[in-house]
Amino acid sequence: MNRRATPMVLLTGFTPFAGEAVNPSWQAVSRLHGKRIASHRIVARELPTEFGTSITGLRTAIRDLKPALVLCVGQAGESAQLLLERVAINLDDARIADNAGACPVDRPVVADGPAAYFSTLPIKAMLLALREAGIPADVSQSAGTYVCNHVFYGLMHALRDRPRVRGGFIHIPYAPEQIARHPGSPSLALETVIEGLRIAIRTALTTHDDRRIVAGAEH
Ligand code: PCA
Repeated sequence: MNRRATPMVLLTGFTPFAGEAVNPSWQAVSRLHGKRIASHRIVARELPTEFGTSITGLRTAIRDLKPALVLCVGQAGESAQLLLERVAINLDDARIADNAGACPVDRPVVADGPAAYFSTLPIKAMLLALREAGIPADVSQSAGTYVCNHVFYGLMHALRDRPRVRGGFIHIPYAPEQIARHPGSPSLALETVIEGLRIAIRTALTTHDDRRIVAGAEH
């Protein structure tokens, strides 16, 4: 019998970093592990908050799972909303050491790689769906220069020869339990983040051509 395997979505989160006890990205994506969204099975993987090994782990997961879509998720403390990242740049410039003690400054993610890659997810359609559901979200024009941008760039570089596999990155706010260390910072309840990721993934899987709505920025 020639039964087709259920297509898969690879969803990644990160280990805690910068002295945090948790990383809400892994808290959220691990809760979606094994769930079905738009006839796809979600497989969640935790990546180390480390330059280098994070991309190695991601590439291994892509090779083993052959996902139809890859969504990487990371924490962006100080953000009040889900940030749909538009562009990954070929630059590592760490402000703090990663979990392995590495602190690269002004180095390319991939030597001789292009300056940048765009997300291949329909971020405007995802934005619209999130806002319609009352979940705070925006498009972001930069994923920074730390491990999240590193992984986002590594993802898009890995997918450059697989045009049928879509990939992208979402940053999420702190979890409420982290705010004791960051008084006054915004946070988002885990359930809201999980629902937002579910909507984002469903929209990405069911939208072929992205919407054309205004979500630009002056800076
Ligand atoms: N956020 C960091 C790295 C890991 C994470 O969750 C970042 O934004 O680069």
